[in-house]
Amino acid sequence: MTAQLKTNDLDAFFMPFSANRQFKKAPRLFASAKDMHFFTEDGRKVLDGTSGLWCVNAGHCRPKIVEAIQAQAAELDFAGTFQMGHPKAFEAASRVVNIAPQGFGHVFFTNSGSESVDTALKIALAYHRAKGNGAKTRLIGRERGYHGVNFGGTAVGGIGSNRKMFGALVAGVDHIRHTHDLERNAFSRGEPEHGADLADDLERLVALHDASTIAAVIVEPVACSTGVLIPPKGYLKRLAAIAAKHDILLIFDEVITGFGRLGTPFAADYFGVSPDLITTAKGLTNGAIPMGAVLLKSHIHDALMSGPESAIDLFHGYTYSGHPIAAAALVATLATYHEELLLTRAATLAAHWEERVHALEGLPHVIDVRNIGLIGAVEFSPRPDAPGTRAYDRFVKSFERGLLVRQTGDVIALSPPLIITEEQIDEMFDILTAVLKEGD
Ligand code: PXG
Repeated sequence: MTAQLKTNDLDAFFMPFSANRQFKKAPRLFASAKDMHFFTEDGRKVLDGTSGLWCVNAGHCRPKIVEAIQAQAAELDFAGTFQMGHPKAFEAASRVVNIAPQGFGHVFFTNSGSESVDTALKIALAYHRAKGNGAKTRLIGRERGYHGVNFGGTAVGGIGSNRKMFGALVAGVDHIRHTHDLERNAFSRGEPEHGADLADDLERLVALHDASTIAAVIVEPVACSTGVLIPPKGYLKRLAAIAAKHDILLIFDEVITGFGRLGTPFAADYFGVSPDLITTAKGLTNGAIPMGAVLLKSHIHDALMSGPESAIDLFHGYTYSGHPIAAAALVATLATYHEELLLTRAATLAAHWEERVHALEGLPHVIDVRNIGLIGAVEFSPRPDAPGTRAYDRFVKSFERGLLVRQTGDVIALSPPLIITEEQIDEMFDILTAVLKEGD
C-alpha cells in the first residue's frame, strides 16, 4: 500500500487535524468502502467502528444514495437558492421537518457542521434583535465543547488547543463548566448519576453578565469530540429550564447525535428536552456529500419574518445552501433510514453494546468506560510526559488488526454505522480487547 507512493505524492495535501509529517511517513489509506467495511489499497478489510467520522450512519456506498447522487448530477447539477429555487431543496427540508422533534417547522441549509453552528449563532442574535432585544448578544458555550472550526464555533467551543492559536475569536463569549467527573461517575452505564447541578453554572453567568445581554447557550447533548462526555441524569432538563427562564435560546448541537445515534431520531427526543434550534450535518446525507442544516422552532422562524414581505428575511446563506446533489443525497438517506428503521435501531442494539463496552473495564490502564446509544468510549491513564500516545498507539494497532476506531486525547471513541450486527459488535470488541490486553 505504502510502497508505490513517493513522498512527494503525499506532500501537497495539508491534512486537517492531523500530524502531517508523522502520517506521511507511514500513511493509512482507504481505497474503497462497502456497508460496514473500508478496504485498503492492498485489499485489507477494515471494520468501520467510527462511521467514518461519525457520519456514515447507514453504512458505506448504500445503493439508493449512490443512485440519487448520480441521477441528480446528470439532471440538475447546480441551481442557486437565493431568490431562486429548485424542487429538491424544498423536498429535502420538508422531509427533515417530518422526522424532526415536535415544533421544528423550518430548515436552513448549510454545507457542514461548522457552518450550521455559525448559522445558528447568527440566527439567535437576529432573533433577539427582531424581537426588540438587541442587547442580547452574548453567546455561551461549555468547556470541552466542540462546535466546529469557524470563528463562532471555535469561540463557543471549549477546547484550549483549538482556540489558542487564533487570537480573540469572537467578543462576548463565555463558557459554563463541563460535566466530566471521573471521581464520582467513572464506569457509569449510560447517563451518570452525579452532576445535574452543574447546569446551575448558567445562573452564575446570568448573575455575572445579566440575562438581558445573553442571546443563547449552545451545548452538544453528548459531547463526543472531547472524549464522549455523557450528560448527568437531569442535567439537560435543568439547563433548558434555566435558559427558558431567562429568555436565553437553547441550541442543541446535534451534528453527531442527530439521525439515530442514540436510538431516537435526535438527542432532543432521547432526553425529552426541547431546544430552540438544532444544528446538524454528517448523518444528514450519510456523509456521502457535504451538507448541514439548522432546524428552527417555528417561533424563531416567524420572528425573522416580521419585516416587509419584499425584504430579505435573513442576510445569511451559502452559494451551496440546499445544493441539488446534496438535497438528493439527503432525501435518499432519509429514505434508507426509514426503510431500514435505522433511526431507532441503536435502541435495539444498546443493551448488547453496553455489555461489550463495559467488559473492557479492568484491562490495562483503563480508567473509565462509558456508553450511550451506539456510542462508546474507553479512557486510559495518560503516560507520564506523553499524554495521548497511549490511545494513539491503540488506535494504530486496532487499524493494523482490521478495526477503525477514533482517538482523541487518551480516549478511544466508538460509533459504528447503525446497520452493525451483534456479531460485528462482538468482532469489534474482540479486536479491541486483544489490543488493550497487550498493555504498556
Ligand atoms: N459540531 C459538532 C458537535 C461536531 O461533532 C462539528 C460541529 C463540525 O462539523 P464539520 O462538518 O464542520 O466538521 C462537529 C464535527 C471526532 C470528530 O472524531 C468530530 C467531528 C469532526 C471530525 C472528527 O471526534 N465533529
